[in-house]
Amino acid sequence: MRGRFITLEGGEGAGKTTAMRTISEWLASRGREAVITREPGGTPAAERIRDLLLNPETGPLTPMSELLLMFAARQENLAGIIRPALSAGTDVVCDRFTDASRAYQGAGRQLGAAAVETLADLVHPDLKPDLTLLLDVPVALGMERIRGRDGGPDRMEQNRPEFLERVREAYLRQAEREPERFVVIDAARPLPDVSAAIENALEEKWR
Ligand code: Z5A
Repeated sequence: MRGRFITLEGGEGAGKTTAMRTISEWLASRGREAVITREPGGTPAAERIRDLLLNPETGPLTPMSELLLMFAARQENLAGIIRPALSAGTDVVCDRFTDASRAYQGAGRQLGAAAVETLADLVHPDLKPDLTLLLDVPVALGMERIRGRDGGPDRMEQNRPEFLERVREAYLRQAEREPERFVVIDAARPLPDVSAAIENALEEKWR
């Protein structure tokens, strides 16, 4: 039987770092083996694409190049990590996946849904997450949380609030379209409450 495919999504400063730990610990406490990965990234080649995408030295990219690079990294992650693990019956927890392309490139960069869905159909026509946890946080609060982080903003974090509002709205609309796959978590609450909500969502899905 294939493993469970769990993805985590949300805007900047939503608390994905703690959430990834909460999910891993919950799976481990149920004796399930899990592989952790992230997007863009995961394999050595995909991590190099990540660096290209996030390093401010890259400078501006056309939105379409950005989208294609996200999917190039995704293809590597799928081939190198996600598909082999799921086939072996191992769970996969992925920090962002195609919903991020829908939100950031489709809505944020205003490329539209068609381009993203075309690439999704090409790269993973047969696969979608079993559960997507969307950590939802107001843009201003998320930005406040990541302000002053070491190293300054990466290339994607240099986006303006209007862009981030479009990203947030797109995530919420996607969650409305697929209520059986998404659970929206109010990530404006204190971290222990967010972790408890994540554990509840996992219990509900696989009680
Ligand atoms: N991207 C894309 O455009 N298209 C795609 O297809 C994909 C990705 C896959 C890299 O993602 C970037 O790529 C991302 C989307 C884009 N763009 N940006 N920006 P990433 O996931 O690696 O980077 P990120 O979203 O910037 O992660 P982040 O800023 O690290 O967010 P986070 O993981 O949610 O933040 P955190 O480190 O967990 O928390 C930030 C701080 O807030 C930290 O000090 C926490 O202690 C604090 N925090 C978090 N939650 C709370 C609560 N509840 N209370 C109080 N304090 C909190």
